[in-house]
Amino acid sequence: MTRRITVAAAVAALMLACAPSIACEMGHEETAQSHADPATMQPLLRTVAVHTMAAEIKVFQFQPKAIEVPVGTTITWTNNDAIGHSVTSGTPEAPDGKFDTGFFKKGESASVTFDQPGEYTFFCARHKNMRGTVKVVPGS
Ligand SMILES: [Cu+2]
Repeated sequence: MTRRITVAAAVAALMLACAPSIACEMGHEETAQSHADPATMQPLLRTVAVHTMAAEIKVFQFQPKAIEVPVGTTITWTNNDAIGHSVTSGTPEAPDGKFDTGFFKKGESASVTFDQPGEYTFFCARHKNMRGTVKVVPGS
């Protein structure tokens, strides 16, 4: 089961599911889209960058703890613990409400798309010592 959450209003039209079995692997795909050129009615090809990253939760740790990705990346966390965890934005002391996957169980995954550059902190709403950061940088 996969839950998707998009940070910011603009939703990427194209999102690819990543392989949850591979931890911490960066994905990058160029997807061809065809459009008709209104002047000539000839088909145009345009490439759109789609970034994905697989991360995991294991032994009450986000792995990796510190993530840096280009803007537009969808990060998918897979829970490999027997207990449910969440990926919730902010800190336990100051949740900021930017995203919250809710709790997901062993073998399940949850995704968050980062459409705005910035530094995001996150934690597990059930285990206050589980924390991590995502740095979203301008990219292609
Ligand atoms: Cu947890």
